Amino acid sequence: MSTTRKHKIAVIPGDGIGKETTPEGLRVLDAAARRFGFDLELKHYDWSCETYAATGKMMPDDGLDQLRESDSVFLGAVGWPGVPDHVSLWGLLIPIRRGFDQYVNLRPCKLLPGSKSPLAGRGPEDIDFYVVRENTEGEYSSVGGRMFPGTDREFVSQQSIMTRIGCDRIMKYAFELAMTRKRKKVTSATKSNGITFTMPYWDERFAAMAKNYPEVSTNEYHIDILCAHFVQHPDWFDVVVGSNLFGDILSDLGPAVAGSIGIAASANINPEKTAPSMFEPVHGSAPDIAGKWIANPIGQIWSGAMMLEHLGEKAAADCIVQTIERLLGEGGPRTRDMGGQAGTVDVGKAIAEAVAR
Ligand code: GGG
Repeated sequence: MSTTRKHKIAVIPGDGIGKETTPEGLRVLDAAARRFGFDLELKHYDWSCETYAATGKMMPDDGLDQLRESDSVFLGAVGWPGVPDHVSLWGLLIPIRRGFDQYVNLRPCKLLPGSKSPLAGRGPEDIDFYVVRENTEGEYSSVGGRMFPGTDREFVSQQSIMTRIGCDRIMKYAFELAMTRKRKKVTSATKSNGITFTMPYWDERFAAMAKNYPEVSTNEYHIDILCAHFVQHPDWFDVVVGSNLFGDILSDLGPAVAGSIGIAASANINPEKTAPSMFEPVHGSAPDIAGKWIANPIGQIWSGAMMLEHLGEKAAADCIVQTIERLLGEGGPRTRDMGGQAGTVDVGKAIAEAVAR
């Protein structure tokens, strides 16, 4: 009887550069599986904006049932010109996040060696924080509508929804994460001066949760000045908790300050493991560079490492992240966004070969 650990992975490359970065993520995962002695059973799904053009749906009606058979979902990017962005997002990514109660969107932000960060070489050098984004409610809401379309009485409205359960569970996750870290600090992103119901409620729940964690220091900023501090003082942050929209914005801004959005990884986590979690780079489908094979695969590869950690393969996950850091530090191949000339496949192959050693 075989005792090899096996993980079933649903792979959705999606659109644009997702089709180019996902194979590189898989290349590195395969190298890690061989080295660390586990099996990955892959099931490929071609759900994308092309599927929408052909069928009127981003994924089949039983899409979630199909994905539920896997332990994790490994996704590339979603969105392509010709399909409105809200249609592609709400047709694929958001139903998976919500259907599988992946209420944590965990997005690490780290200054990688040799990075072209505007801050590199002139400090602060210790950018190393997490954005913990609420992933199932908030500003990403389907409550609203359009009335009197095409008339001069036309109006649209959209409600932001915050629930006690939703706020408390994301804040608890952020505080628990901070407890595992040296600095033990949580920063809350708010805007309670301008948004007068949901954001004061967010602040209230943050203060209530903080009382359970006396060892964790806390502070909060309105999102506008928080964005400025991300640019000027990224070393101030350890764990930053934000609503769905604020967390999304901050987790693009953070990696941009650390050098490139192309390196940014993310995990959509169902912490209770009642359904699969999903791992995807922060970047989108980037139609402007799709087909040129110059996209940075590091965000995808790093997302693969987060997936392995979630699946209990911590040694393999650490190896991948350390290999990325080592290769960049040694001047290994890098894509244009990081100041190099290498292609997507060159970078993927270099990391996979180093992981395999
Ligand atoms: N890598 C996934 C992707 O395509 N993201 C694009 C995007 O716009 N995501 C919005 C979101 O994360 O809410």
